[in-house]
Amino acid sequence: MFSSRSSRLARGGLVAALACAITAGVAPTRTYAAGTDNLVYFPTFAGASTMLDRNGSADIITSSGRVHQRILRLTAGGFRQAGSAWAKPKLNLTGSFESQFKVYLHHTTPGADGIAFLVQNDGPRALGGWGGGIGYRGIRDSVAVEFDTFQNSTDPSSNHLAVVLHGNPDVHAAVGEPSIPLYGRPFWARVTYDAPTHDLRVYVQSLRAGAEEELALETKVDLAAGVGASSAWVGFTAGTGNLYSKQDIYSWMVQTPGA
Ligand SMILES: [Ca+2]
Repeated sequence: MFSSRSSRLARGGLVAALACAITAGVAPTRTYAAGTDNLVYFPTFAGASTMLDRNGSADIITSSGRVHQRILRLTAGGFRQAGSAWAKPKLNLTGSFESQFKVYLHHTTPGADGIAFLVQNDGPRALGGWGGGIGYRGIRDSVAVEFDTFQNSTDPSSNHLAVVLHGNPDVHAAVGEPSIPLYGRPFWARVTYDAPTHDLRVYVQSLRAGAEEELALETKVDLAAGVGASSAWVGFTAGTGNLYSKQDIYSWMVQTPGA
């Protein structure tokens, strides 16, 4: 009895700490000066519903617990879910850009399967397979940056990033293993793309006080060639399988250098 009560108290403390962490005003690093062009600017997802196409399990909801804000919930903690969300304006892939997003993957432990940041030319209804497909398997004209929390047979670990071409998560074009946990703790991610050199970088940063941004993956990939077009829809996918989780985006921005 006592231990169950204290573990409840401990959990309550953890939830409160996470609530503070998620709302803490940790400004993400940005490459371009303030005032450059924001293709996507969702500090929260309040008012975002008309600017975001959502498919499958993805929805904009009000988060529960101590933090009440509008978030993008890609999977809702059910079995075998797949969800996707795409910004209405297309992203020019012949130019450079960067995107920052605040992620919280949580619920039961262990959870599965992860989320992906995608550029794709299949359209605003694009949605791929559940489970290890992370909601993008089968989206052929795409380049994915996956944040994978479940080790399938072709995966290096249950805590890795990968760049994946043509919607085939069984083949990784590049892999990174961050030092921070992708599951159970919120984090910032930043994807930068330098169009002239095709340099793609993925950074992650814990929301803990004093945490520093970490370069977790760097590779060369021609995004326009990968999707077969000079512009693409940009957004997220996620999946669950026989293990499941709630997979939430709290903030999302996409910036281009501007004129
Ligand atoms: Ca996986």
